[in-house]
Amino acid sequence: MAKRGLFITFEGTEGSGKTTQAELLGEWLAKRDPVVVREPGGTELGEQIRDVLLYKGLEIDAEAEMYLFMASRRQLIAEVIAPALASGQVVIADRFHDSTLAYQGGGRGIPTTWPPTFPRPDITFLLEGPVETGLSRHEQAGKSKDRMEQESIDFHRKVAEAYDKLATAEPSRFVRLDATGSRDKIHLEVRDHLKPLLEGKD
Ligand code: T5A
Repeated sequence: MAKRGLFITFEGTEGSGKTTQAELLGEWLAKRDPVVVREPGGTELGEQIRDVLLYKGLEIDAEAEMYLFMASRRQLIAEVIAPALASGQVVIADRFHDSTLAYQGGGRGIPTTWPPTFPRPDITFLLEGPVETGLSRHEQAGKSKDRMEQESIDFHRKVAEAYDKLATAEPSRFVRLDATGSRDKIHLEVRDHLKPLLEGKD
């Protein structure tokens, strides 16, 4: 049986720089042909669910919202993540199940668990910084607010607190990074943390 690949996830509140870092990492690891995925989305079903979830005109029950995020994730696992890991590839995910634990669990107060069929990441980079900074980055970039981003600042603070608790509970998996640093500084820290893990995959 082929050895399992490496599963890397990026987490954090809005505009903390996850997509930027996932892309920089994908470029750095290009020779290994990594699989880079984003959530919600990444499959045909997932992209349709993403449209539903982020569309401002819909009122969605909080628990129904959680199951929609998880349905999108399960499809992504089945179609993309599990086969890639089974064939020994590096998978880089821009959000994974910790997002549900933080947003639907922490932000909305819904009871959440980690389904046994969802793989655990080998390493999770948590981009931490003031939630206001991330939200204002979006404003500066001229991005219009989607259904989640238009939530109150208190909601986003609860999400940040939930991430903090998750990272404290699993220090061997989470790496906390200062999201207010420059893109390059954060990327170099990501590389430093990954080098020992990647050596074992050569
Ligand atoms: N959600 C998602 C849930 O509620 N439950 C779940 O289970 C899941 C999976 C997804 C929404 O759904 C929620 C969370 C979200 O609200 P999305 O559009 O994918 O929606 O939102 P995000 O994942 O939050 O992505 P964002 O685009 O909002 O933020 P990122 O990816 O953290 O930030 P990024 O890299 O796009 O950067 C934002 C801006 O900042 C700049 C970038 O150039 C960009 O303009 N930037 C920096 N500026 C200064 N210094 C740096 N270090 C910078 N890094 C990036």
